[in-house]
Amino acid sequence: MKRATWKNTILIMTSAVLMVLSLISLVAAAMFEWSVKPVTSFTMPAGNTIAGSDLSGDIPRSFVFGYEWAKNRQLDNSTFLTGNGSVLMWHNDGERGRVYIDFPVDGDKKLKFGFVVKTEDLKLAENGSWLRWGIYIKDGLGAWVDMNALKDKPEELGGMLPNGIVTYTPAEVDLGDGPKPITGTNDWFLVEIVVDLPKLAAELQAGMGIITSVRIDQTLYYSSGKVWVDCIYAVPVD
Ligand SMILES: [Ca+2]
Repeated sequence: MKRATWKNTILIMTSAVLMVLSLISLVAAAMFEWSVKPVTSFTMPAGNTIAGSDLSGDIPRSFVFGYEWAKNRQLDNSTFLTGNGSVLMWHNDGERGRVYIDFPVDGDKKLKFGFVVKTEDLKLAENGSWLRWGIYIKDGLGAWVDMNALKDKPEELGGMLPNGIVTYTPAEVDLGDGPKPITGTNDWFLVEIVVDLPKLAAELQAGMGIITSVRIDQTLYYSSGKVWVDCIYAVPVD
């Protein structure tokens, strides 16, 4: 082989290795990763830290409901993927709903959490909001952490959107037929989010250098329809 060809080969191989390395560091650096996929069954993961969240008993007191869902919600013992129930929430035209759960976390580890969702006759207002899931974090001083600084690092957010003290999932979700806002009737789908808590604490200069609790929130503004949620879990991962 000619000298020049060898040089080219080495150059190509070096750039290939560099590309792979930079891809690996991108993946490893992600502060948020999230995914959505349809499911027909689910098993609660071992080590789940949210008590009662398979809705096999009553709705746990840790579930806080707001707007119309404060009165329009019930344990549904006929529709569920685990235990013997789920929580059903509904509202009418132009109304809003919200539910959230606060829970303590091990800030030294990544946190994987998720839940399953099902909708019926969901109608969104034109140019309005979407069915979205938000994450809030509290630092070692018990303060909500402002996440706006993350707007400079979209490559580490997996498409999620920081907005003050909350980071939301985006409007468009791919349930298998292309990305679009969730509307109408959809059978169960699993939403899973992985948050790198130590990295986030360092990046956002969290008080005492640590994140101590997380709020997961589901919000639906000006719209109508029914939403079920089941199998809410949070598990520390290495
Ligand atoms: Ca259940």
